Amino acid sequence: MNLLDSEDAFEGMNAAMKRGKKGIRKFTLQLPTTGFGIDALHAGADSPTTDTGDPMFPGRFPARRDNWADASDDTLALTTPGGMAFADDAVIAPLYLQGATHVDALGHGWYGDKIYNGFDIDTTHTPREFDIDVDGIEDLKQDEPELGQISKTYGLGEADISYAAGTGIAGRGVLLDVGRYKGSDGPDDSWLPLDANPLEEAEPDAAITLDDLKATADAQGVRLREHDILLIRTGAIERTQDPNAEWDPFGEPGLTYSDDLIEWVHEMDIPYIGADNLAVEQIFQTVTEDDLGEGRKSLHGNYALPLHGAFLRDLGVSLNEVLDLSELAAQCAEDGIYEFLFTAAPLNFEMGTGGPVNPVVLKATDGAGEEGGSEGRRGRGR
Ligand code: UVW
Repeated sequence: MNLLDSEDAFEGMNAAMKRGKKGIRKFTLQLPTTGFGIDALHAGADSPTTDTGDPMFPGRFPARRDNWADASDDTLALTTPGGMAFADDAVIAPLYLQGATHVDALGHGWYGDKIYNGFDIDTTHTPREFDIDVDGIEDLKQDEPELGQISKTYGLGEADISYAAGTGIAGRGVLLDVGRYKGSDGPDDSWLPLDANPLEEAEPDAAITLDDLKATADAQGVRLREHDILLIRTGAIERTQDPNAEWDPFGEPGLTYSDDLIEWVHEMDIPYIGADNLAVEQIFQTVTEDDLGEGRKSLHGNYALPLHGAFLRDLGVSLNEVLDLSELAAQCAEDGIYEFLFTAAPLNFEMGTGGPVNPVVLKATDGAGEEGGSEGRRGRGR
């Protein structure tokens, strides 16, 4: 992200301006946090699911918020002289920083005994002591966490999300709508298929390769440049919002590992990759000898989330997961303009492994929706 300088911000603004004579539309890319979970998240539930809700990796749960002040009788104390009154609320179930539309901190994933920038893995367990205790869950890592008094927590002592939060992100974004390019499911055949059993019977169309990224860019008529922010659409998150669609947190389509992909991202100095799925990449992958360069063939085998190791730990490429790309993609498909100004800043949780984020895109249009903004996806009951 250090590579994103004023020239890159200009590239993004230029992408929005130069073709935007007929109009600019704003798009926000965060999926709302509704508090509704998906059955497959909970132990014992069948998967794939046909329920809808906040899509999350199993083990994480949807954050719920509740009012502690509003217009009900018992909170009238908040009304003030002159008549102003306030509604106020708090998150009352854990807000998993990785459990919403979020940016991963570079220290979030690693292999071996070092995290990003050569910091020791022990830095991921850095304690922080507080002078004042608060009520909360004493140790989230316990099987059955208990309520208690919190005086100490642990977090990333290095490579936490505060770097990305403090810096902010702005540059030329490019949507690569791989779903529309090679999808076979969902509206307009624009969703990639699920892969229920990726290690046994891989579904090739669920795997996104470097060739797929390049072919999608070619088909869209957009040239990829150094320092581009890449947004990859698979259709996976749209499944979680459609009660008639199947979704499987372990079987989502996504990027798949190859040395060629890593070298290309490195050569292009790609700083940031986002996608409309849980993990940008497929969760389980078989890396074959063909995926590996000379001298590395013996590394073939089955892996979970290998691109997290390559991108976060080795290259320092930030990942933005659980994006809602549906409206942006529909507009791009309509006007054929796939480049734009992308801006985002994750919430600044010191020591956090990630930060919820609501990226904003400013995109030129060829007229359609020129004055409008993103309708945004609203939570249930709206
Ligand atoms: C997954 O949810 C698997 O990815 P991340 O931990 O990066 O959010």
